[in-house]
Amino acid sequence: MLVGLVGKTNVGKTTFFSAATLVEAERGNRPFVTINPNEGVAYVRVKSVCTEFGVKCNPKYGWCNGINRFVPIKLLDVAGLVPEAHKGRGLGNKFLDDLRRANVSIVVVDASGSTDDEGNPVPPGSHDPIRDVDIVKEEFARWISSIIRRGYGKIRGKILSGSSVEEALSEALSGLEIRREDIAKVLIETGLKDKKFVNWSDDDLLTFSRELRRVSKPFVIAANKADVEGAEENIKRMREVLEEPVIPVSSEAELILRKAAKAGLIRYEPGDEDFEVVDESRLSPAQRKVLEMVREKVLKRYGGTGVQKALETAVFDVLGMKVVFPVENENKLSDKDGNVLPDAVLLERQATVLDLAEKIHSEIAKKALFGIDVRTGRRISLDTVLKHRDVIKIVASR
Ligand SMILES: Nc1nc2c(ncn2[C@@H]2O[C@H](COP(=O)(O)OP(=O)(O)OP(=O)(O)O)[C@@H](O)[C@H]2O)c(=O)[nH]1
Ligand SMILES: [Mg+2]
Repeated sequence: MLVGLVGKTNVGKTTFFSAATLVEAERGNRPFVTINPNEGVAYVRVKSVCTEFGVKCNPKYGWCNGINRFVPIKLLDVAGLVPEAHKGRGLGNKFLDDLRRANVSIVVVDASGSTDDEGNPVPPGSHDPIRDVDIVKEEFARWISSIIRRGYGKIRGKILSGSSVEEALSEALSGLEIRREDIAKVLIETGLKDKKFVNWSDDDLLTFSRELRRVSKPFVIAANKADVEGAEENIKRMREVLEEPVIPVSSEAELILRKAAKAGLIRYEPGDEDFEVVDESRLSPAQRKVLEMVREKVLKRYGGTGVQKALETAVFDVLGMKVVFPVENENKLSDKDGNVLPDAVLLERQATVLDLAEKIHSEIAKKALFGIDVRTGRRISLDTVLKHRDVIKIVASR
């Protein structure tokens, strides 16, 4: 499960990344600080099941506080985009290749409007962040169309030798992990199914690429720098105009809170609506002031920093993923070594018992006979579609 962070340069992508992963990476108020991608582990929360069953879990990865289980996902931070990146401006858009494996992208924008098209600092409110979203959408589409263009000869050849357009395009775009059903759907939606591929105009190709991006590489908008005055107004407008979920975010605030929590100064976990000071006497006046500002300008205003909310909206709302807990011993809810609820597996919306078995081990999948829904104790067949927070034992032949 890979979530990408994409956006104009100097909007706070790396700050979001560091806040979510606690991986240190260079940040700065100037364009193109990041050149090579940063990859790290972030977490999404699931209401824990251990409390419901009256046990205490031992997660192999991530952690659990009895209320929420924190499930790991991969997060990727890439270089920034500027308008016309596809023509080579800025750092170009070649690094979008790094994002090809991402199932969903969080588009980070400067909701305070304090960076211009090129990422240079300007007074807050002087730039329209909706334009930043449009730029990312356009550059993404141009990137897809450039891949199709590069494969033009091959696509044509395949069609000439009898393949359908859908098949030929699907092969050309295989590196992008775009599903064939999505290509088929977009061909119909754009009316291009009935037009010969060799007769597609540049505009047709762009229309197709824009729509394919929309369907296969969905976005969540992180309206960052929400702590800056004037951001609220922009966020309201973005919510009215954009079709994607818009989440008010202050990456800077999340980074401050997570670092303070790591240093033992406050009690705070990602996604919390507030923090608690551990020991007032250990805070310097400057630290107290910063924390108070975070509370006033971010937590009270938005009910959280938004970093966690953006990640969870991407994984659960937009992709519709679910988390399932596989166990080997259905009485102890443990693996064979006695670790309680050791794994929390992220699965696609339509995933079945067999898909879960495959995620665990291909050998188990080969020998799987049926599943047991541990909550009800009932047998379920291998093709049963699982539900979010199911606890499942897979019964396999020896
Ligand atoms: N006020 C405020 N400033 C922020 C926030 N997030 C990031 N910044 C500032 O924005 C500037 C850019 O942050 P980066 O994280 O380096 O931005 P980036 O998008 O990774 O930029 P490039 O890698 O250069 O494209 C830094 O000065 C950050 O301190 C935020 O939530 N609030
Ligand atoms: Mg960066």
